[in-house]
Amino acid sequence: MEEKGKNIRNFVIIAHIDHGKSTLADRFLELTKTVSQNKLTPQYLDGMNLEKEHGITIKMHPVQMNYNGFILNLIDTPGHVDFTYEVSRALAAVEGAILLVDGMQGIQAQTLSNLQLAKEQNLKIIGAINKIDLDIHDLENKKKELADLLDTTIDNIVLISAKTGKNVDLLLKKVISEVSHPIINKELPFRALIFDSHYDDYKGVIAYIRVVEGEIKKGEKIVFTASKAKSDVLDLGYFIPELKSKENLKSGEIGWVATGLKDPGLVRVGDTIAKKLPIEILPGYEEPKPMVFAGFYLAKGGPVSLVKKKGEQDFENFRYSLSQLKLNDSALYFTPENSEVLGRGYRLGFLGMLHLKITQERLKGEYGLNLIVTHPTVPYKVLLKENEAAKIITNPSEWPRSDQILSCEEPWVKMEIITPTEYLSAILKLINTSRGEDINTLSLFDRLIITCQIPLEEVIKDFYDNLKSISSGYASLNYEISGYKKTQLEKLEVILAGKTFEGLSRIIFEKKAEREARSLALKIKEILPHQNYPVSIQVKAFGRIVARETLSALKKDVTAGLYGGDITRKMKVLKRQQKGKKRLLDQANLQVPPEVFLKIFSKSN
Ligand SMILES: Nc1nc2c(ncn2[C@@H]2O[C@H](COP(=O)(O)OP(=O)(O)O)[C@@H](O)[C@H]2O)c(=O)[nH]1
Ligand SMILES: [Mg+2]
Repeated sequence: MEEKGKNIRNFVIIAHIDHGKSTLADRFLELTKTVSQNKLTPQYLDGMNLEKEHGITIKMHPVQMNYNGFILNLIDTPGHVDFTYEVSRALAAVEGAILLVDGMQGIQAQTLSNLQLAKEQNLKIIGAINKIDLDIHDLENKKKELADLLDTTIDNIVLISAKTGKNVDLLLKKVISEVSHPIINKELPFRALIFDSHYDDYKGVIAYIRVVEGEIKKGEKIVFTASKAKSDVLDLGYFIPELKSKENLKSGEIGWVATGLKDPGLVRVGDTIAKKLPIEILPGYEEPKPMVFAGFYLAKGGPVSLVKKKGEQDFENFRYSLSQLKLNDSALYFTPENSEVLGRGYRLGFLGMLHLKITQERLKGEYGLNLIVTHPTVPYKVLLKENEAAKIITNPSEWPRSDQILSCEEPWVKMEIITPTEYLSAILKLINTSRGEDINTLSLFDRLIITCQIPLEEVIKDFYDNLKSISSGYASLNYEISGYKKTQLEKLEVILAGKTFEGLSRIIFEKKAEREARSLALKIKEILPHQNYPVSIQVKAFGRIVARETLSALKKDVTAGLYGGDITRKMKVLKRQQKGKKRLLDQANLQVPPEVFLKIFSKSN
C-alpha cells in the first residue's frame, strides 16, 4: 500500500483578476463532491459578504477535497495587485499551481506577476486556458502563448470551461499526476508554518498551518516561536471550507489549530509553531511594507456598539477590532494618532487603495465601526535642515514648515502594463501626465508590454481607473515599489468656515499644487452638504490661499407655512431668518460627515 502522505496534493489556482479562479474552484468542489450540489452557490469559496458584494476574492481560501483516493488541498487566491501578499503566502504552503488564463483576454499583467511568484517558490505550474465555452477565435495562438510562457509544449495546456465544467476533470487529474506530493517527515519534531489566521469568539485565535514536519494532536501543547506564547491545542482539523475537526495533523498536511489565545497580538502570520523550543525557525514571509496611509477616526455618534459608556471604551473597542482584523489581514499596519478636530484615532497602512477601501468596509461590516477616513497619502522621506537623519512622514499633519525642509523624496514604482497595440499612444500620454519616466515598449505576442517608472502618488490617485477607461478595459497593470526619488512637495490645507480640517490635508507634487487646490475646493463644494449658513471653502498652500469657493446656505422656505396675503408678516419672518443665519455663522461649528471624507478622495464623485 502507498505510504500515507504520498496521496496528498497541495496546490493553488493563480490568475489575473476575473479569469475564473473561484469558478474553477466551484467545479472542483462539485466534481469531488466536497460541497453538495444544492449548497454550491457561484464562487462558493468567496465566503465573505464583501467578496460576494464586490464579486472579487480578497482572501486566500483553503479547502480540502477527496478524489480517487487522493487528498487535495486547494487554496483559491485573489488576483488584484493589492492582495499579492495573500497569493505569496498561499504559494509558500503548496507544491503546485494552476495558472489560469481567460481565453478571451489572454495573458494579463497579474498572470505574469503571479507566475513569477510561483516560479520563485519552485512550484510545478500547470497552464490552463479558461472560458472555452465562449467563441475564442484565435485559441491556437492563445495556447501557444501560454505554452511559450511556461516553457512547455501546447499539448500540455489544458483547455477548460470553469462555467460548464468541460475538461475540469482532466485538469484535476493532471494536478494529481504532475504536482509532487509534499515531503513527509513524521519522525522529526513538529514544526508548522502559519500562513493565515482568524479570530473566533469561542476558540480564540485560529491559526492556519502547513505542517512541515512531525505531527500534532488535539490537547497537546504548542509554542509560537516569535512571541514565545504557549497554548493548548483546543481543537484542530482541515477546511471544507468551514472548519472541520479531526484527531491530528501530520507532516505535509494543511489545516487549522484552535489555540484558545484571546490576545490576537501573540500570533503572527509567517511564524513557526512547535511543541518545544528551541527549534529552527521556518523561513517565514517578508513583511509587506505599507505604502498607502490614512487616519481612521470614530465618527461622531460612535460605533454601533452595545457598550453604554462611549469614549474610552469605544476607542478600546476600536483598538481591539484592529488587532483582531490584523489576524486575518497580516498586511494591515496600524499605530495610534491624534487629531485636534477628530480626536483619538489610528493611522492605518495599506498595500494600495483597494486594500484601504476593503478594510474600511470590513471594519464597518464585521466590527460595526463607523469611521472617518482622512485623505490617503504615500510615505514621504524628508530631510530637515537641522537634522541629519531622514524622516519618513506618513501623515500630512506632521509635515514640517517649508523653511525647515532641506529636501524631500517620494516613492516610485516600476510598472508593467499589458495592452493591445491600438491603445499605445493614449497610454503613453497618461504615463506622461502622471510624471512617468524610463518608458519602454516590448511586444508580447500580438500585444505590448509597456514598462515605466511612476511616482506611487500618481498611481494611487486614479491611474488604474484612467488606464481602464482609455483602453476600454483591455489594458492591465502590475507594479512594485522601486525606491525613493528626490522631489518638490507642497502641503495643501483645507479651511472650512474658518477652521482648518487636518484630515483633508494632503501633500502634493509642487507643480500640481495650485491646480489640485482649485479642483479640491470645487469638489468639496459639490460634496459638502449645505448648512444653514454660507460656508467658505479655502485651500492654502505656499503660505497663502490659492483656491476659494463659497457653499451657499441651505434655503429653508420659512414662509411656506404662511398663506394669505399678509406681506408684512412674511417680511418679518424673512428678516428673522436672516438674523438667525448670522447667529449660526457666528457659532459655526461645522461638522464634516464621514461620507464627505470618503467622497473627497474617491475619484468617481
Ligand atoms: N463564459 C464563461 N465565464 C466564466 C468562466 N469561468 C468564469 N467565468 C466568469 O468570469 C467571471 C469571473 O470569475 P471568477 O471565478 O470570480 O474569477 P476570479 O477573479 O479569477 O476568481 C465571473 O463572472 C464568472 O462567471 C467560463 O469558463 N466561461
Ligand atoms: Mg476569485
